[in-house]
Amino acid sequence: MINPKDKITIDNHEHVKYNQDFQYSVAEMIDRSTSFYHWLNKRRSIRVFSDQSIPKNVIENLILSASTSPSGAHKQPWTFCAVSNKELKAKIRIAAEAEEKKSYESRMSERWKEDLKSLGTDMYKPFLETAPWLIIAFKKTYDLSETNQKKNNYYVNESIGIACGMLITAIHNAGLVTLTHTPSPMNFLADLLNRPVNEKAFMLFPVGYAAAEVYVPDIKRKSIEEVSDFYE
Ligand code: IYR
Repeated sequence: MINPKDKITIDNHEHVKYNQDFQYSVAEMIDRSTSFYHWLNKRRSIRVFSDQSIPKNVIENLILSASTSPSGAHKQPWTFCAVSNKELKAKIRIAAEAEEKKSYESRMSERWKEDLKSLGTDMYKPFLETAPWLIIAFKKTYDLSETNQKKNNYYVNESIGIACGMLITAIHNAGLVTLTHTPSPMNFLADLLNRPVNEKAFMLFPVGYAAAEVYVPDIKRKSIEEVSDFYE
């Protein structure tokens, strides 16, 4: 319950008092940030999934977590579509592989394909059927008013990009794995899922457990010196 004294009005809009009830001592902060980094650093993009089912309620929590993301003018310009239906997943796989075939055979440059070789990715996407869930993030470049007027949203790519990052972190936190899959162009997803005209597919995430035996490329992450510059 919010105490009425903890509310103020600014420009006719109500604001409630913010209570940061999760501050830590410096020692705890160091400890928490270190262990969070080590835990997050265990995340890997996984391309081979187990078909073990995951409760719908977990997927709802993952989407709610992603949807806590900040967004331009708090427009929350996204819809996360979650697919477990087998026939629909099969249709998505067929359409994605058709686009990927064209990409790998003619749209992608030789340098790009060379860059991907070490990651072991190709035009075949069996995970689109094996993973128990596919979450597809759709961005809303504009909202539609009741009278069907376009109302442009703000910083849409930034907003949904952050939300997708938070989704990936939530998936990792649940002990599950994912992959940022970007079949291009992605228009077939809006068609197959019957999305409204103002929604464009942004990224697709297969979600589930990793298959019992999976190998991932032996990549190294850049060091703090390589990814940062400090100005003290
Ligand atoms: N869009 C394809 C190809 C691909 C592109 C990049 I950049 C990758 O890092 C990995 C794959 C796909 O989603 O598989």
